[in-house]
Amino acid sequence: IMVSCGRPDTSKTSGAKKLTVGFSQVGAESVWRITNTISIKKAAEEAGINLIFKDAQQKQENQITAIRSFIAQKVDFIAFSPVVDNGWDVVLMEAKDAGIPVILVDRKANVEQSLYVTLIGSDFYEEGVNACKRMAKLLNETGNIVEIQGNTGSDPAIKRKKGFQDQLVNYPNMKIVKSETGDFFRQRGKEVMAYFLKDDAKKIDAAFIHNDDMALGAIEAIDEYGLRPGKDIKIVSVDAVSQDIFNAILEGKSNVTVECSPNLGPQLFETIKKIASGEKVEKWIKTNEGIFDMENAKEKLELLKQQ
Ligand code: GYE
Repeated sequence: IMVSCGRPDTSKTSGAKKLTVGFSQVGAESVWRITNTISIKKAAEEAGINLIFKDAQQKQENQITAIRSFIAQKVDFIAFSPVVDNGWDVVLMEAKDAGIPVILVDRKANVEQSLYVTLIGSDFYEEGVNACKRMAKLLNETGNIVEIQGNTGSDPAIKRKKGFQDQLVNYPNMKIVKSETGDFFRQRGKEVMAYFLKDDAKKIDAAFIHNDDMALGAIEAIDEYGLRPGKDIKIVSVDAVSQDIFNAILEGKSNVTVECSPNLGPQLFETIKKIASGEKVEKWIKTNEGIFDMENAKEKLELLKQQ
């Protein structure tokens, strides 16, 4: 991959020209996303990067427009979190033709490897696998599960679902009885859960929910329906970012959250600087993460409060 783009190498001279990075964010659907945006903006400032930040408000067409505007502005790097995984070939080819390296942040795009330098983010498949293993413990390996998915066609929704499903073969008495998207929004999570309950509440033993925001919405729906979230209906979700989910776990209203770190800013700009100075980087820079339940939620909550 050509990463120097024929621009003068200013990385070694002091008073070097600031690198300009165009970043297209998905939107502001969740606490995860908002935390991720803060991380990127703060890290850009600390790294002395000139950041052009665009919020796509959940629309792929807005991301494509943003990427085209970055190309027109001749930025040094383009970074983005693809809202869905398909449909990026043309615009990323345009970036490649312009000699601008592209970095995928958080979510992968379904494109040829030559169209991006690296992906910085989590292993969503593994998160789905871990969620299923924890669910099996909570349910003594028996029960009906409803699933609330992230936005349709997104990398985390596809892989969290697949990881969970693949793991289910080990538990023949556990099954997913319903699955709907809640788009990663809290309110949508609440609506989907209310609808599941109205349809057949007696059938639901547990919920696998693709992020904590939707889980918090679902908890409200279960409360309002008159069942006990975390007890009558066990809950496993993903993210482990907001204090609210840890409070819910400590109150016994939710059971497990599988961590997915949104703090990708520092890694993003470190990686950009490496690439700018001609260093090779890995194709996937993976994030490390844990799993939280009643046993260790308190510790993590204290850490979050200090931040
Ligand atoms: O889990 C969800 C967010 O892509 C990992 O997007 C991210 C997901 C995260 O809105 O809360």
